[in-house]
Amino acid sequence: MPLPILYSFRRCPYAIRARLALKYAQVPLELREVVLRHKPQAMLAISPKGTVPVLQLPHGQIIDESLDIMNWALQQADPQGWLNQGDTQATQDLIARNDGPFKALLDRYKYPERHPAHTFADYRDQAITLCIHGLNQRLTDTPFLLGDKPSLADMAIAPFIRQFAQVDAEWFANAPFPALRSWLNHWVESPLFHAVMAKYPAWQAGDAPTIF
Ligand SMILES: N[C@@H](CCC(=O)N[C@@H](CS)C(=O)NCC(=O)O)C(=O)O
Repeated sequence: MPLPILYSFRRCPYAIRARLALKYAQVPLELREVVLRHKPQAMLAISPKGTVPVLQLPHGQIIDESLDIMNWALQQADPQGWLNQGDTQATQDLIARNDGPFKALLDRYKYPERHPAHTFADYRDQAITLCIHGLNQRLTDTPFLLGDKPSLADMAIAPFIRQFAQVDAEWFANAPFPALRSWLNHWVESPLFHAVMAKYPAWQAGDAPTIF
């Protein structure tokens, strides 16, 4: 029985969230680690837009948006009810703010030299006002973003907050967002996160399959 194939890049937050959902749902698959500067032809042939993650299902369906991959995985299995926490609108709003304006500021905060209109600290302040402060407030009220249990929103957003924290780890360690920090630590130290961050060599056509 052929397995689904996931084209992935270890550090990409979109790929991380796709792998989190797929591992959580216990979907066995073949993982193909991609080097973004040398994307495999096999991947570009099925998804010419050239972003990871890309999931190729055995009967040929291609899912090449990370959120769609997460939702597909959760349709296969959702053992702890990630889809049952909070309402759909709140989930969509949180993820839309993360993927849109927050991600744009995160890129500027990470690479301020490419965006000289403002300073590193300005971009960070904007990200705090837009998103970080609100997430910390939610997590002060409840242990996860939408209540007492992890949800799709937690898993979709956490890889981006991890990147935000890593830009200036010393600053983040002392920043006035203790609830956000413990939520992130809880997640980064979890067996699920460790499982999806395993390292694999770059895939080349003809390689023996790497089972994820
Ligand atoms: N909307 C896409 C975005 C995926 C994305 O932008 N991935 C980045 C890596 S983190 C990528 O593949 N960029 C293409 C490149 O760098 O060539 C998704 O959610 O899957």
